Amino acid sequence: MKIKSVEIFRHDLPVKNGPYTMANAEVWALETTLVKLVADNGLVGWGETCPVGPTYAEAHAQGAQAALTQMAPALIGEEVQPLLLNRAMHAALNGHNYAKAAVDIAAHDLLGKHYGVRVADLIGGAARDRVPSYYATGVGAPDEIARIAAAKRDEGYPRLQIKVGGRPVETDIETIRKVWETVSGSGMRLAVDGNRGWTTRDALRVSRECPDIPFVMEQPCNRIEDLQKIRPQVSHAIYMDESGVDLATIIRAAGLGIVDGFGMKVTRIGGLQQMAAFRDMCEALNLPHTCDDSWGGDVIAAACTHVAATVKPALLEGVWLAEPMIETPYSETKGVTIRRGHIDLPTGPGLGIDVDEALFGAPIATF
Ligand code: 0XW
Ligand code: MG
Repeated sequence: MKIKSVEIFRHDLPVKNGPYTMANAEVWALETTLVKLVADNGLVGWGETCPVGPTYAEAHAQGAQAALTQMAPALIGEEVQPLLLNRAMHAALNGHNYAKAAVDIAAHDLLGKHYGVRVADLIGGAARDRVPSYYATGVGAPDEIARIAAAKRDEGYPRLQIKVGGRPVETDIETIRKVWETVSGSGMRLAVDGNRGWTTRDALRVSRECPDIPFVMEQPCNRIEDLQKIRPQVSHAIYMDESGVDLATIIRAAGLGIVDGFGMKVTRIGGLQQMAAFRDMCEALNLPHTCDDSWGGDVIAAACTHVAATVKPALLEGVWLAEPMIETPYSETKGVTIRRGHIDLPTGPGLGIDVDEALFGAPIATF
């Protein structure tokens, strides 16, 4: 099965009840980029990539579209084999993993449809058919975040991620404490995500002033060197998110022993092929991690859920989906939704979702 054509679409995803606020970003609407691969046997595969604005990571929507336009001609006539396609993309363009991921996801969707199996079964096999999600608050007032924590606990979420940073650290500490007072004893696990926004001074202070609260500290500061610096001084586990830009960096961080786990994004690492390698590395080192993305619609949601289903259950921290903050699914039928804090693995072949491409209008480029 070879690639016959590549189409690139853009689509707006307004943030429901926006904005969504993080230490380094405030977003009201996201521009997502979709890739449609058509094979020579007529099968179609869908991929997607959706940076959460231009300041969260070294990624932005126009960057994805430019990178895909650059690489697409090199894909025509290639075998639909993710590993080989990844090599062809690296040969056509240096870097830009988050754009390559959209092609990689579409290739997995196509292959699954071709063989009549779910993507999860292509990348190792589903350990379960329902995976835990986690809820991520925005940066907000302590009482409001504690109110959200109570609501999400009652809804059945097993884990909460509290966003902090970009304001006085005293307010972050007050927020963490109020949330803990609310959920303590419920079994809900906590992550405190600085999204690169704290200084090492702030991170050290938070850990020192909250020794009794069992949260993991997710990407508190900007650089790997910052994490390395605070690592011996904090009593909380440190997870790397934004700094884990590729497999080589992740292997280095794990080898240096500066992280206890990862917040991991399917598109940041370059797609499902790379994500499966990351999963195996984490299992070998007994490191917990999430399987999610920075934003995106049903295609991203399905990709995250498929890989999450293959993760050793004890190591899966959860799957975050933008779905609760998105108005419209990509079809009337098979969307990916969170119910009682968990997500059902789509059942059909490939990603197992329907995509109504009329929603996206005409492609911005066709090859
Ligand atoms: C909670 N997320 C998965 C969604 C937002 O894009 C940020 C991200 C994170 O963990 O940094
Ligand atoms: Mg994070």
